[in-house]
Amino acid sequence: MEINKIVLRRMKLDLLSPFQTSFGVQTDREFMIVELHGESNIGYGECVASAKPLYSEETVGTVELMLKDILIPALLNEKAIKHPDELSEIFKPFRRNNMAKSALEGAYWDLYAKENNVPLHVALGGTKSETEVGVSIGIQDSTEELLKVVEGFLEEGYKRIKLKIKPGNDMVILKAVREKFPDIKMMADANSAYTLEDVELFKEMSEFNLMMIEQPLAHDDIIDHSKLQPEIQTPICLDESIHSLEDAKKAIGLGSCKIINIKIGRVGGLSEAKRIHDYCQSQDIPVWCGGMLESGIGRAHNIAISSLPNFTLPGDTAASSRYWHEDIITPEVVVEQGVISLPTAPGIGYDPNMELMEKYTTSIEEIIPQKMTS
Ligand code: OSB
Ligand code: MG
Repeated sequence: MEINKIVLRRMKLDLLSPFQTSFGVQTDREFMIVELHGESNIGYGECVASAKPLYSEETVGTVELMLKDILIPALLNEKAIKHPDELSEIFKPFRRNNMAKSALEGAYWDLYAKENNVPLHVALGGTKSETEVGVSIGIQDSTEELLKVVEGFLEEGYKRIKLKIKPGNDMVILKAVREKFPDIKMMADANSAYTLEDVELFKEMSEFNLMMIEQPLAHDDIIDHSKLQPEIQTPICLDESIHSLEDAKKAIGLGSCKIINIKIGRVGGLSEAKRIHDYCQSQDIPVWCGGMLESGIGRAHNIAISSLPNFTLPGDTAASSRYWHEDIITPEVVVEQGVISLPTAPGIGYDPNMELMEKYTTSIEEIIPQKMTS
């Protein structure tokens, strides 16, 4: 595929309400959009790294550097790419920096699907026409407030409720939500805030009949999780600890989890996300698509990967209106009765709203590839 221009946009959107996790409070989202301009289409990718390295080690700044110095030159240096799966091989010698790799690879996948005139989910081998979604709810100021927020999302039809917990803000809120809503699908996400010393707490949590507990222990651990899982009834789902197919194989092999949250950015792109999906399917490990408070562009990529058959549990890709005053795509992502319909247009299937893209762009850089003359 011909690439005539690459555009890197730094962007910033204000969140409708603050999002609090065990690692901090977020009131806005800084991120990067990568545009790959081809012969007659533009491919879009979103980088999910945040302003600060709190969830992972990458930031919007490190990603910009990686893209400009390493990944874009490596891509432009490759002459005969036939399929987007090859990008992960081209990037493989460069360690980690998965969110940077994923942003460029995602834009390439979108461009590839558009130039072949198929929806991205079809290009990825997706089999669904719709995907079920839940909602991830941040830590609230009070339990009363939390109950109100949960009720609102249930009324909107979300298929499961995920509650962020942290030490000192766990059993009480889980109990309150479970008592008020005895039958809902419910889970907790600790974002790495606990240690093996908390095993009794996790044993007690089984009374709340949680679908799963997400990433209870350290962000870089699979050993302690393998010790915790046999001690507790609640299935463990790993998020932060899984960066690759190899990580997934080791975690499953050790018995560190029974479910995996796949985030495209965390694993370095759509091709690796698909490989993890395929392996988990072969091992009877269900997966679901996590979220990183994406704008509509990242959201569209999440929706596309969620169309693969082993994404059997509701994901975190909620409606645009759950996060933003206005999203940067047309149409916005809508959730009806807890379900998103897969778009039918080529590529990611949502058009960037260029007026809003410009409005929320804080800086922009264009890279024009050197044309080879020989
Ligand atoms: O742990 O899944 C997480 C948001 C930012 C960073 C990490 C996580 C999250 C979420 C929100 O849970 C998911 C979303 O609604 O996009
Ligand atoms: Mg998580």
